Amino acid sequence: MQPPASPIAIEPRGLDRESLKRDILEWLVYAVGREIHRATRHDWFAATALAVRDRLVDRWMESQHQEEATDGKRVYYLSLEFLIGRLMANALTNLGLYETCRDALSDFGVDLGAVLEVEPDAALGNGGLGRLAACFLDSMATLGIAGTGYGIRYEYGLFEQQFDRGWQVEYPEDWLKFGNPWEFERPEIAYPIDFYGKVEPGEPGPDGKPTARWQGSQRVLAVAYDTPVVGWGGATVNTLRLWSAKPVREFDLVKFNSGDYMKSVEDKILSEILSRVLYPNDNTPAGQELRLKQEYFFTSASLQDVLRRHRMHHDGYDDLPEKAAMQLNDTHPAIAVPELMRLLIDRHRLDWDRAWKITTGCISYTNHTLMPEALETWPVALLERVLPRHLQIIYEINDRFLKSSRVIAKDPSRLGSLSLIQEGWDRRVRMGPLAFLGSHRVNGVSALHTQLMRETVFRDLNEEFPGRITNKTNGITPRRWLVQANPNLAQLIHNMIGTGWEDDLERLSALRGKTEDTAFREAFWAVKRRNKALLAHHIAEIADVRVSGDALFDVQVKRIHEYKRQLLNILHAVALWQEMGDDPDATWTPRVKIFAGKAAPGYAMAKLIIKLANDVSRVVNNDRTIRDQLKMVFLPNYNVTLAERIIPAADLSEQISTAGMEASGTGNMKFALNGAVTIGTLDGANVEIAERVGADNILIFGMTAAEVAAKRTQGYDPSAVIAADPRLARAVAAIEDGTFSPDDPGRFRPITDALRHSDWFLVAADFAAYWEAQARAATIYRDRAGWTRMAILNTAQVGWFSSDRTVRDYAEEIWGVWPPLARAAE
Ligand code: B1H
Repeated sequence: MQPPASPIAIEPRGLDRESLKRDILEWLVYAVGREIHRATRHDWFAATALAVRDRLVDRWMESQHQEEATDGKRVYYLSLEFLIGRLMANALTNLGLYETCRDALSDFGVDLGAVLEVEPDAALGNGGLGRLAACFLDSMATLGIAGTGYGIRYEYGLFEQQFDRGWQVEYPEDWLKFGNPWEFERPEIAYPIDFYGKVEPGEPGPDGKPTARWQGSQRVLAVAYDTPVVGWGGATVNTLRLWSAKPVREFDLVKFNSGDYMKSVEDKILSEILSRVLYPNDNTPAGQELRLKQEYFFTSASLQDVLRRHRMHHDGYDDLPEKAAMQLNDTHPAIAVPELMRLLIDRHRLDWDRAWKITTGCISYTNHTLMPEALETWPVALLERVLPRHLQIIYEINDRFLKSSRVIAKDPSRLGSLSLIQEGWDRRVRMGPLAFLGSHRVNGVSALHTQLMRETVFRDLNEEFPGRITNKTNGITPRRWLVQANPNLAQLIHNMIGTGWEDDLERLSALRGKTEDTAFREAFWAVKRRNKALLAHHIAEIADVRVSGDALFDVQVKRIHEYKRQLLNILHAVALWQEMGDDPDATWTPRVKIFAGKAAPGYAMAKLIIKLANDVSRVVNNDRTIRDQLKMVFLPNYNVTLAERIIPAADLSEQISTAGMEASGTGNMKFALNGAVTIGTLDGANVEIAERVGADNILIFGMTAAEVAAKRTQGYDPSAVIAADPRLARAVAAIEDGTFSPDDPGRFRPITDALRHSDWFLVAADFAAYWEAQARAATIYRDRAGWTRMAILNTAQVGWFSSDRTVRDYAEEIWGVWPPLARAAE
């Protein structure tokens, strides 16, 4: 099928410096409305972004023509989070226009670097789960897979973190303040989304059975905003479609004319609240009604959009599974299961069995956490009120499943654990099992996590559906996390092994044989040293702490969560400071401990941990006796952009979660790729990183997942462990006696009490092993050649963790879209 010829031929935009210059200038004058000599950095950013966007659009249309011509299968990635960060450098890198753009701007006397700095982060996610979705978009476009991301266009992204005397305070993240040059509003692509109301009997269905008609009592409109997503080399441009909530009519004219002006304005405000703000929780559901409505809002809009697209080329829906793969990023879009059933049965009049076959044929689900408190459940009473028809369908799914279950037939006592309904005084729907039943594949995000899924939370379902659970170890995009974030290292790699590794990352293994090349080792060290100097400069500016680039940069950056054990790291800092104080003249390895990360605003313990880190930092940094051999800094407002600064400058990567609790981690991969050595537990993807880099090139310590489970069932007395370890005892005592909080000596009692009396995360149990691993790190670091060898072997051997590999595995084994047509033709 050829696209209809335009009446006026459109010439694609030129990719040379002069064309780019001309367009930037045109956009500056005619879109931004500014002359060169008055233009601010924001003006230059806007004009440049629009000129770059033009070049994306040319390829975007091309990708769309190709897809329409082939009518192939598409992937729809449903995610409540896309943690994208900035887009300009990414677009330029992937289009191969970075140098051209730098030169074009320099002709105007403008520094590209400075222009890049004014772009706000698109922080539409909390942490790893949201960043994974963003990496997958990059990889789908790079691999030529036709994939659409569906999510919410939050007006406010993840909050901005500042410190007030060491305490976290949150501010709104107004990322759209200066407009968003990358997106296209599509007012004509809009779907009604209903809530509340009642269910009435409908016409008999095709099978003669009664159907239902849901009459909602609140309706909002989901309006599409499209952002082009370009892959490496620019061959494929996919779409990120984010939904924004709007009133069905700007003003309800009936209410308006009947004199109820205020009510009509109120309705408008109420509907828009749905896409106002991202819930700032990581690994814990908020459980609010508004959150449920957000989940349904974007899921329903996305499914309606998929069905509409299908209808344009096909008569029925039975072949939908051959045309559409829908991946649920955690259970946040799990309402897709009953929603797709509802659309097919109530709206398109299919019978149950056909609808179920289509639903399970299309949907698959990724689980990201096993922690019981993090698994989503919704009160039956809430669902009944907000989505009454969906609750009926969930009951029906449950009934049919329980009746057909072979496991229950064998052992009726397992009915309770297999049911979608968690019984009790407050009955709840379990969203994980719902997503599981509605999917043809369910995956975990690392080998260990997937194994634990089979053995723990999904044990019964795994027995019922053997083979449905599969592993897809996470990955990261090397374009953002190496080419863009670490241009110095990327250049060095080019010098050594040429190009081609950017979209075939395992080629980095060619560096393996170069560890004995002294000049290369020195160059590798020099790159790290330069990145550290840049970060040191930033630290001085942001945190007013002076650190030396010659010290070991020991980094833990991630969300603050007890299971991630920032406390273990802080205790190490305290104990190290105490030992340095005892003997400042001994041979110490100078060290800078760098922390960053946000705490969920309602997570008191996490916020207290931040305060502790800041209080310890203040005392350590001002202690003249240890002569700057230990510095500690907590950088505020960790986000993708800050990660891009910190990770290339890290020597030591802290991945120290309680074994069995971190589903995968992806920061661990970013650090290793950038030549940091991991100090970590055998948790999540650390296990697989260790397998690839080898035991000599990683510092593994502490209990295994099995040992953790055993210790927890045996029962454990942390106070005895603390008492038996003088180093740990002294560090805890200092926190308790007000050494770091003289203004409020009891401040950290909630932390130390939990540590002494329950210590669920086994901080005390792992402390001695951690101390020993840290000592090894310090010793090895003093041998520059030895350390650099390890660092190189990390970079060289983690190519497998490219999200290109992850996405290719999903494409082959879950989505059925591999190879994509464009590749098959190659
Ligand atoms: C991960 C979450 C998460 N797991 C609930 N679960 C949320 C759960 O807003 N909520 O309600 C938000 C986030 N996030 C992370 O996913 C894991 O902890 C990491 O180990 C993993 O690497 C990442 C990507 O798979």
